[in-house]
Amino acid sequence: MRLSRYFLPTLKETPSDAQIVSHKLMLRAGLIKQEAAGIYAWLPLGLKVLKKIEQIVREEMNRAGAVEILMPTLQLADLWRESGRYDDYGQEMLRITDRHKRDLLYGPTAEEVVTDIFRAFVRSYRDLPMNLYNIQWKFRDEVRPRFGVMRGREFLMKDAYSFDIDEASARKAYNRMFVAYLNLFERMGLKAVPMRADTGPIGGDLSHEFIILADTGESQVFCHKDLVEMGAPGPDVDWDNLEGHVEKRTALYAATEEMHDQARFERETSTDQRLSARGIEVGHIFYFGEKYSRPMKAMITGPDGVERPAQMGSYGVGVSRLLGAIIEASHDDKGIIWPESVAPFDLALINLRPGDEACDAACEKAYAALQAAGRDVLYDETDDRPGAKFARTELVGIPWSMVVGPKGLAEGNVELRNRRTGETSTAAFDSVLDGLIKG
Ligand code: 5CA
Repeated sequence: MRLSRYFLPTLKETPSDAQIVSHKLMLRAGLIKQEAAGIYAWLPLGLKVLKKIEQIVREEMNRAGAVEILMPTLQLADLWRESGRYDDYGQEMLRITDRHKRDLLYGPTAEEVVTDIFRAFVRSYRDLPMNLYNIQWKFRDEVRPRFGVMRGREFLMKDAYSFDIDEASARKAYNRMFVAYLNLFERMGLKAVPMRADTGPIGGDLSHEFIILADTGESQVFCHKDLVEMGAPGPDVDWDNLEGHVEKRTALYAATEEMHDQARFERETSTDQRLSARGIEVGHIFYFGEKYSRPMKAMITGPDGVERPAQMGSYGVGVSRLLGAIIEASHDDKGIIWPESVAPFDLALINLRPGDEACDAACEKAYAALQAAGRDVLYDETDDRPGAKFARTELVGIPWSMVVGPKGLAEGNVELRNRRTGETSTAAFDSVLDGLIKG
């Protein structure tokens, strides 16, 4: 992408209404624009990162055996009357009436809709286990939308729903999501800690939140220090036997404020193992059995010929919130430092002297070669001063920069800059290009 033809509206000043660093940087780097309280338009750079995060989530869901669907954002109130949640959900639900005076709502979650889909087609244990997910916009009329995409009113969620014949099988489904979550957050450069959590309006009695530690987090959390350093199991696990991976983590104390038991915390961890910190909830998984399938009559016939309600769980990831969480975890005073897996561009190509024949020719050659190799390049061929170009590239957090200037080029050299380490090195044009092509 040539920067002069792109839409990258970066801001010089930090907007005064932004309180936390990720919100400030998302506005300054031109990722989002607020349209109403808690409602954002996604600008090109923000959209690219959102799509990359979405894709990682999708790949890890597929790997864990879940199947993607797409449910509508608008839902019939009658479905929620069937489950009994319509009146309970309260003011967070945006209720809408259509021209036929039918009650609709903008979905804050989709247990009812997915149960309705399931009961329309599935009757037999032979079709189970099943896990259906979608990545779709949700709306919750939060009392206090704040911190940008962290607590929005409209936000993008991955929500998965598992259906099983009995509790043992449903536990396996829960464990598959538990491990998939550890893997997908790790791919985004995040250390997510699973913690026992309150189930709130979703229901059930087994639930874990996945928490990123950050001072600006909204939740107070308490856990054993070892959990923070524990790596994810990775993709090469036996997906039908994950108890070991789950037990290894759930055996150590970890709880959010609502579930915290100080006496137990002190009993189960020594003083130097105790961590009490702020955290951001990036995912939340639930097992709630028959809570929806029983009232909505999503019945399954077992091998014994007996009908019973499907055993269900649901599993959410805050896809749009993750942009904020990743920035909170990875930035410096110059701007965002994107992990390569979610970066909006693989690298920036910076022409320090557009109009100079040698610089232009070298940049065009590099640009074409990098694109041919499948690298996503932001080519800065604007007339801005070098300082402004560097500052912008650092602000938007592109992992690598290839810097082409007349002085270096006279000796056949260009500069390579790494955003995370700040390291710069000067080397021959061809060798830098080769290295970037190979990735
Ligand atoms: N039905 C279940 C799981 S699919 C559910 O709705 N769970 S949830 O309420 O915990 O939401 C799932 C995830 O969405 C949360 O972990 C959080 O990361 C994200 N999320 C929830 N509310 C918001 C919000 N207002 N803004 C941004 N992200 C949110």
